[in-house]
Amino acid sequence: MTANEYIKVRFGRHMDQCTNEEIYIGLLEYVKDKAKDREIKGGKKKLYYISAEFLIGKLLSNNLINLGLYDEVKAELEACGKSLAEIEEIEVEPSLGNGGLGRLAACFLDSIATLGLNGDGVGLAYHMGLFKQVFENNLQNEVPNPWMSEHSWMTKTDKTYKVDFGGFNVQSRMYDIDVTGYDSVSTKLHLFDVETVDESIIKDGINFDKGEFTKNLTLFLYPDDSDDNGRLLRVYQQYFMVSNAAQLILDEAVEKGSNLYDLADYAVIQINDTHPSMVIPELIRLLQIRGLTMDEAIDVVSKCTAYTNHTILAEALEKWPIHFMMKAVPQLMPIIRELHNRIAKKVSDPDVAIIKDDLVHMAHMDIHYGISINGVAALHTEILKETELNKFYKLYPEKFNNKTNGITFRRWLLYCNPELAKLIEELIGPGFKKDATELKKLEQFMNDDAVVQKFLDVKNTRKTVLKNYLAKTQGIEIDDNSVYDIQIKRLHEYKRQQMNALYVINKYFEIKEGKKPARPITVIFGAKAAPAYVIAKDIIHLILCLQEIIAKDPEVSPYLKVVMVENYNVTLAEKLIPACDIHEQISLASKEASGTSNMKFMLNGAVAIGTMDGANVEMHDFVGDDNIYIFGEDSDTVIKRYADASYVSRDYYEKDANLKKCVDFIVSDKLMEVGQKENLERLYNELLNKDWFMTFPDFKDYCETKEKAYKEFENRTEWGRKMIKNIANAGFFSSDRTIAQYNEDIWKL
Ligand code: 26V
Repeated sequence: MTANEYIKVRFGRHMDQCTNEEIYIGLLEYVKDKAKDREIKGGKKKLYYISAEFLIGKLLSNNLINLGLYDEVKAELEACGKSLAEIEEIEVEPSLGNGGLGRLAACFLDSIATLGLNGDGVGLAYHMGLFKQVFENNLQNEVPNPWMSEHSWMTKTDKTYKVDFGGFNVQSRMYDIDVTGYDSVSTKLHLFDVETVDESIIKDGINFDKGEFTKNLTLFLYPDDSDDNGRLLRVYQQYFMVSNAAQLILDEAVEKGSNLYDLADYAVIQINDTHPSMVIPELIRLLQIRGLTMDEAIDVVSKCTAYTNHTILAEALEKWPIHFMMKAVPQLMPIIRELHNRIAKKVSDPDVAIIKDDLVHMAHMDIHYGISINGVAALHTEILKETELNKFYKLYPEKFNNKTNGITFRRWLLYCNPELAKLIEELIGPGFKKDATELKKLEQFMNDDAVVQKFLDVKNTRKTVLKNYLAKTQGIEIDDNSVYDIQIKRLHEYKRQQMNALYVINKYFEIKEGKKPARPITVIFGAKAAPAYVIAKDIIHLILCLQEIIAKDPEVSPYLKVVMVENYNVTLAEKLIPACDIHEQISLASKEASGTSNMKFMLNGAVAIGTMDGANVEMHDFVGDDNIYIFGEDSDTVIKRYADASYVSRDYYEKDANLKKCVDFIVSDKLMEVGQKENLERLYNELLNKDWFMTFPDFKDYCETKEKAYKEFENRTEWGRKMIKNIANAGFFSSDRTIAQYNEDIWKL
């Protein structure tokens, strides 16, 4: 049945007689039906990818592509005067993640299904995704971001579980979202919810009553964790997630014939960061209830779980106070103490203990009692082994392994950049869609100037698409003849948006002094700051102020434009990435575990300016010095600087007159005219007295490297070759490769 026929049956009318809403609902149901037809038969062993975040983005087009229905449906719509783009606008993006970690989980699900692996995702059905960002007076405000509706990708199942907390219990329900593999089977994303959640407890903005756990359990993704109430809620959420997961895992295993002693033959669990770590004690607890001894239960569970670390930032490694655990999940504490004691008996070093200073170290539990620990890029894994987790590495060298992140090429090429996908297919055939390493064949065209021109033409097309999109959706005018220089990622000091902002100030002064760039520059930012992260919000404020000042300055605005897009999300990324010329990957070396937008940009023919950090290092290995702009101090230097506490930002400020001038501008009269004194002074003082993520030492090199990149951009043909080199070498960064490696080394499905 075609989509049109399906809609005729559903609504009694053909597409051309339906409203866009009706067509959307019809297509949604049509896709769900088709996905059902391809449900994986399943094998004995199954992967459970448990994650607090799945940043899946809109699903309609993605599913149509994966089901092989995209062209057909697009044509049917066009035949009745509609476009898929306008139907897509009706879909609300489910923003069920903060950033890289959540988007990675979504890419992984796509690859698991595409490779036909027996694996499901397990997470939470948050009613509100990550807050919606709105700008007012050059400041970020947060408002709730609901996404659920009567007609949604979630299908209500009849699976319900009882989940016990200290003093009360709730009944959960499982909702399923189909994960359609590309030209393959479909698997499932299971999201758990409770029916007692009450959206009416939301007060102004994203504030809500944090004490009423039955009402707020799945209300928000990662509620504000700046106060104890918020953090405690996070423990409740995590336990709710893993208790459901554990019950599901045991049910499914038993159904398939497991006697529970052989659970490892039926289930392998990937713990995505430490948020699902309580699955270990919870499984042990449930196995004991089902008749195993503590010894037996620990033995069984120790063969089933694997942990992925996504950051070395100490403040992001979860440690829960024992009194939180005693309040929320008292039934787990005796088990966690037992797990702790067993290790303490063998290893006396308190640094590897599970309980230390009345805190439960979640990662430590994962490492001692799991089969594998992996980092997410080569450098990241080395740093874990040599520094952050060195003591664990010495205990269990065989457990440590690297799995460099990847992205799904279905969403980040076929869907978001059909013009580029078409050109590639014309040149090397369709094989790259299933085997990303075939992109390497593009290198043979690097010296064919006519082909190079085609890549430049596609880029120009996409730059115009972005220009029109921003004009329509955000009322922002940009010049598509300018160079698009883009930094999109969560706002965090270690990612150093502040350094990019200082560069903008530097360029502003240069233009004022008469040194005009060869071509206008458009510097685009997209970033949300955590609601309680004060300095991050001050950096947003600075960028928005610069945007205003420069736009209003007739001397500067013809040559420089700053754009901070509002509410950066997956949908916007899909428009920004194909249009980008130069992408910013400028984290302080050693701090960005991997990065994944870097891979998306590379695949779409943008050239990076970046530090030797995360997966940038591997990108550099592939493309060489001429096709990526590397600058800044390396991770060894940075790690040493932290170790000997030798960094004094003021020294750099005093010694470098140009840097001083740029930093001083933050608190100049000019900025005060459009900005808030309190925010700007706080940021200025932070940089001058602390600059914890060391922007000053890298600033000069950063400016010089950017000048070099802008200069080389003017040699259009040479630049086109760089673009091709990047695309041709992006194959390694397919999440199909990453997932194949997880399966080969860890899951063994
Ligand atoms: C979490 C938190 C929470 C509390 C305070 C500060 C803070 C800072 C960072 C984080 C990040 C949590 C983990 C995460 O999202 N890591 C990202 O994972 C991506 C996928 O592996 C990876 O590409 C990014 O480099 C990494 O930052």
